[in-house]
Amino acid sequence: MYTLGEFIIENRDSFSTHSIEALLRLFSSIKLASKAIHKEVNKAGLTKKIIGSSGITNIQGEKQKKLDDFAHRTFIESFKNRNIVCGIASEESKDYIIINNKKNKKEDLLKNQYIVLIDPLDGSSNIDVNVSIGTIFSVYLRKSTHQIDVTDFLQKGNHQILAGYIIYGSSTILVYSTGNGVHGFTLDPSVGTFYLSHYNLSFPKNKREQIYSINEGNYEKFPDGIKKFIKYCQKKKGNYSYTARYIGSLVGDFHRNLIQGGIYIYPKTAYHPKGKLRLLYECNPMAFLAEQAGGIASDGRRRILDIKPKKLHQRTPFVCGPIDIVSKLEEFMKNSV
Ligand code: AHM
Ligand code: MG
Repeated sequence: MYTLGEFIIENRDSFSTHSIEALLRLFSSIKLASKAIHKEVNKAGLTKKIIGSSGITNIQGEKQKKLDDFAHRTFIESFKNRNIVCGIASEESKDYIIINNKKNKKEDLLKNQYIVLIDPLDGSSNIDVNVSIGTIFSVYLRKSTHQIDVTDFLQKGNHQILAGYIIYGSSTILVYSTGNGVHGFTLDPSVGTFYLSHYNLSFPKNKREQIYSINEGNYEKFPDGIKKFIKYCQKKKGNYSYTARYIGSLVGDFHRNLIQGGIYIYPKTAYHPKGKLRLLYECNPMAFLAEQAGGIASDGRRRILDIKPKKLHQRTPFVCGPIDIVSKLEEFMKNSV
């Protein structure tokens, strides 16, 4: 039974680009915050303090839930209390948050070198109805040498040094990658420890039945290429037969597709002409994990990790899953207007 900390130490050789100490300190913040959120999620039905709206409309123009706000504050506090992160951008905050902007002394080069982008609680519409929700995180090395600025956050996804999610489902599982495979750790709530449960996750190969996950309620508003791809799945053409599954929580849908095999799609719609999901703290981390798990992620035409971000809360169409299935979708997109 490997704990997450032990696993990182045992596999120290695979983290050549950054130090074990830095990684352990980053994970110490992530583990602490996620355990606090796990605890709140688990008593959501019992207290009005957890369920319902906070009364605030966030920068996305969406009604913030009380748990969104709790998760946001918990992660910020947890990162603030360790000398490891210098700035955080969160789905719940208009501007990035500066944690520690002190110019580092030579001997402190390790400290406050990291930039975190986070969706503290994704899939908020599922909070009040006891359906899986998640946290998505993404970590970069800062580029600035003095004051951090927005360019530290607007880095291409292929510069991520760590990405992952925590799914608060029938159990709480933390899944991450530092660019050397994807590994999952399940929380044993009785001792409050994450144990290795999913070593080297990858999209299953040679699985005849695959899943497609998309909100088909928006069908009429989809681009032509997406409509054709859905028809292709329904007619069960090609190498696979398809079945539909859609939770409405990116983390939940991604996690299931990673384990069982399948494609996740959130295209642009008439209501969300640029796509709904946010590039920096939803799509980039999931794209990094998808590629590390032997899959791909794109906006229907371009590789997600190659997109140069222009804005903190930029949206993008998003597709990810096994290479051959995503490529098929891209083929339909290419051949449509
Ligand atoms: P959120 O960050 O406000 O929770 O929105 C993101 C969520 C994703 O988790 C999910 O895949 C998608 O929005 C569901 O959207 P829809 O309800 O339009 O299908
Ligand atoms: Mg979200």
